[in-house]
Amino acid sequence: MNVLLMAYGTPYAPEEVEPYYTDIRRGRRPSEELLKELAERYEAIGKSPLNEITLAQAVRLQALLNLEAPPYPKRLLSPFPPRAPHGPARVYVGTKHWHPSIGEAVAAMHEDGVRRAVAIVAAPHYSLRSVAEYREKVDSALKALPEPIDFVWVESYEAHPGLIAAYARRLEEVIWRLKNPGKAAYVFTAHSIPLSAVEKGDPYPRQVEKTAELIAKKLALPRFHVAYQSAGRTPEPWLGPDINELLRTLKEEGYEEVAVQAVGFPADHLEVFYDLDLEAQATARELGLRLLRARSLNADLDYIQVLKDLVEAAWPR
Ligand code: FEC
Repeated sequence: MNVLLMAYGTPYAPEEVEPYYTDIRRGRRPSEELLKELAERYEAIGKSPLNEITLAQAVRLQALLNLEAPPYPKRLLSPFPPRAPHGPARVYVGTKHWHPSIGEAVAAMHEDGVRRAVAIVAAPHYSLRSVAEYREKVDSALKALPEPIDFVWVESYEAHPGLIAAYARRLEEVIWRLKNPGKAAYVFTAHSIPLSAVEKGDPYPRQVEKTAELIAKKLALPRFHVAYQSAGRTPEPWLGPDINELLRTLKEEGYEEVAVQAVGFPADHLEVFYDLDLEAQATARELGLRLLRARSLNADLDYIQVLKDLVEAAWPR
């Protein structure tokens, strides 16, 4: 079994911010002002852990997939765990905007003799501005190969029961810390996308709503809101409400505590540590709101089990 696990990617060092940003902008160099602003955001959080988390997800997914695959016996014959990373399942990492790039990953898979694989993006929701673009990158990498790799795609998994349970478990930890859970606001966030994509029928907002609704139902929340975060620095209109704007509305409506959960990304990174933990937290403080954020899924085993389920269900038999 072969898997291409994809995520956004982040620069490893400050000098890589410029080429990374240029890649996000499809080859257009950002202005000095935009570049400075992004460099300052990385500086403010110290470092984005996204590459390390993505690698940890891949290593653990590979280990889990190999645990039950032949030639390992179902019953352990020695006190040692199976040598999982060397089993028949192989998980490759490709990042959308940095290294290893999706093109580099696809080329490595081909070189290793892979001709069939499952392709999955770590973000749970499909968007024309996310999964569709990952797909374009895979397709363009395939064009450079002498023989094709047959990819089976997992395009979204917004309602997977394991995903909902994993998110609910972490939100529950926040609920324990609320002074008055019955009167708190519950806000689920995802990365914003340009409104032009929504107008083209992008299923993204519907899928984000679905995830939020299922978590709220599982925890019997009295109410919930969906907000978008991290809108790009471009002149076009982006999908809202923006989290900071929603916090102001919640204050006006009399809320005192807000539980926030980022459901659009499984991992911690710039958009979680800066946009939620620094920026939204500052907005909440200024408004006199108590804001608590649920921890991310990262490479925790309950989340990796979800990836394993998805990959196994997609693998052609
Ligand atoms: O930790 C890190 O360094 C990386 C954090 C990061 C993640 C992420 C996820 C998503 N994005 C999505 C859509 C867009 C669109 C544009 C855009 C621009 C940026 C910029 C940075 C950035 N994104 Fe991102 N995104 C992350 C980081 N994103 C940095 C450039 C500066 C800025 O505008 O803030 C606009 C691109 C354009 O100009 O054409 C659109 C979506 C996701 C969630 C799905 C996924 O993870 O792939 C959707 C993580």
